[in-house]
This record gives sequence, C-alpha cells and structure tokens, in this order.
Amino acid sequence: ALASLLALAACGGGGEQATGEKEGQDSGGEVVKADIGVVSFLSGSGAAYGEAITSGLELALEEINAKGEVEINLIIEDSAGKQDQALNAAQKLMNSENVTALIGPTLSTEMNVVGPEADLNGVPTIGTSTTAEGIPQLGEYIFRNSLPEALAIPASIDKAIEKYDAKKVAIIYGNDDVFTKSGFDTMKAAAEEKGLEILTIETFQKGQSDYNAQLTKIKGLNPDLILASALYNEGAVIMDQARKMGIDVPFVGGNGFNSPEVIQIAGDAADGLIVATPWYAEKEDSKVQDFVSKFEEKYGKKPDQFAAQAYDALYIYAEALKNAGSDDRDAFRDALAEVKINGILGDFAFDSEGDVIMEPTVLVIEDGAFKVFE
Ligand code: 1QQ
Repeated sequence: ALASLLALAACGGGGEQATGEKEGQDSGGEVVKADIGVVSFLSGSGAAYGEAITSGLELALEEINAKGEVEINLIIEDSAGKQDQALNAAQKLMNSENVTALIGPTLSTEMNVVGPEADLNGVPTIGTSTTAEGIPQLGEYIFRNSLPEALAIPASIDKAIEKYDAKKVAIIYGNDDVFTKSGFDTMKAAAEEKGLEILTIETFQKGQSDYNAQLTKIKGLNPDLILASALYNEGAVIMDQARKMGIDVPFVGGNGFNSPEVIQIAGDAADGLIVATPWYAEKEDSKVQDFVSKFEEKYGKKPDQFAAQAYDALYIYAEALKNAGSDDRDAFRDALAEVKINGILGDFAFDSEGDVIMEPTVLVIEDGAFKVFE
C-alpha cells in the first residue's frame, strides 16, 4: 500500500483537468472507476441531515473527480428516515446497481437493518452520521467516521458540570429509535458515573408534538440540567415548549441536536443547548476554512458537522479506491480498513473494529448561534 501511495504521489496529481478521457498515470494502470451508493434521509422530519450529507458528498465528489486519480459515480437514494425504505434502497443499490460500496444510511436505526444485509453481501459500508453504540460491530464490512455518542455525551456532561456546578438532572429521550435510545443509555451511565442525581427519566416518540406532561413533571423537580436524547425536530420542539413553560436550565444533547435546524425551529429557545461535535466551521485551520468557503460558495450557507463528516468520508473512499487499485468489493474493503487521511476532521484512521476515536469539541448555543464552550 505504501509503494502505491508513493507512486501516486510521484504522479503529481491535483493538476489534471477533468476533461475528456482520463488516462492512467505513470503506473500504467487505468483510473479506477467505481459506483458508490448513498442512502440518505432526504425527505420528512430529518431531511436537513440528508441534505447536509449529500451536499458534503457532492462537493467532495467534484474535487475528487477533478483530480483524475479515481472516478467516482454517486447513486443517491432517499430513505426518508425509515428502516424499510432504507433497506429497499440499499438492496436496489447493492443488487441492481451493483455498487462497490455504500455510504449511509443516515440514522443508526436505519443502519441497524441495512448494516447486517450489506455485511452479508460483502458490500463495504460507511456511516457518516451513525453514532449509536455497536454500529461498526454490525460486521467487518461496516465502518463509520462519525463521532460516537459514547465520546460526545460524557464530554458535554463534564463541561456542563464544570460550568454550572450541576448536581441534579432530568433525562428525556425517544424510546423508539436506536440512536436516541443509545444516547439515553450513555447519558444515564455518564450521569451515574459522575455522581449526578437523576430526578426522573421521561420518554417520547418520533413525531410527538406535545411534551406538556413530561415537561411539567421535570419542571416540578427543579433540575440543574436536562439531558435530552433526540433528533433535531423533536429536540427543538422540546426546548421551545420547555422555555415557554419557564424552564430555563441548560440542555445537554447528543449528535442529533447538532444541526442548525435546532436554531431554525426553536429560535431563542435553543439558547443554552450544549452539544459535543467532531467539527465546527469556525475552527482556525486552513483546510477547514477552505472547505467552509467552497461550501458557502456552492450552497449559499455554512456547512454543519453532517456535511463535514460526509465530505471526509468520500475522501476516505477515494483513498481506499486508489490503494485498492480496483472497484472489487473485497479489495476495497481491505484497503478501506487501512486508510489514513488528513481531512477536515483532522488525521483519520479506523480502529480495528472500523470505528473511530475522535476528540470532541463542546459547543453551546448562545444568542442564536453555536459557539465553542470555553
Ligand atoms: C444516529 C444519529 C443521528 C443524529 C443521525 C442524523 O446520530 O442516528 O446515529
């Protein structure tokens, strides 16, 4: 793998125009071409996740194909955040489109059904936003480059304890989703470990619009902090209703809250939300700032963590394709397991299980914007 890397580096790369036929370079080989299937949450209550992800992928795709070292074709399908639709989409991509590999689906709930099927078919799969416990362990073809809740939530809770001297917490979580349940398990374990008193544990379901019963109970118990495991839609509505009831304590959320949509939906009520992130757009890093300005130029808005993780994921795939030297699924899988890149999320490599270790940054929403929680 090192030899082929050096050979590719010697080719210069980067300067070629993506016009006409792309010739193989000095190595004598053809440019590796591959179809990659994408299963993304593009319609319904979490569509902003899928929009961010596919925007990040399409920006990376333009850059990667323009370099001319590999040629990727993305085939994008909508899962609508539903297990059955995600599975149908993945099956179509794997069996009819015969893709080399998959990106997605968006939700851990969806990956829980798609991952085992992709693994059975020997189709390498990367989750760019699947953060629940156990995702890479679904199979040896299943990887992720997203910040696991197991790293995100304890970092946020630590910061909240340090800042607010929090001692008593209430927890609220969605009990019908793999990610929100897993986030809850992590919150409960972290709260216990840090000696916080858990005053109550409340639940809700996807699409719920009225949280009066849960929030009334929480308000009566007077917590220092509310730990909420939710996707952005439910999470934002919970915060909005909490503030309207006069609950003004900080919230700690997981990755699901880390979307500009929370501010869009909840407005001022989103202030006081604490989340840990693998990435933020204000980072003083030339690679990050280059990405942010290209993204803003193309889409007219700032990228979020979901766009950033997807962008790096396609670079991880491009590197694996180059190193594999072929679009064969097994060769690609083995090259993927060994990939190392320096992306906008920093230096990246998978651990032996296809998972990732990252240092999160804790953010807080203040005056309607995510800021680094100093
Ligand atoms: C998961 C998540 C969601 C927030 C993805 C958008 O982290 O389902 O794992």
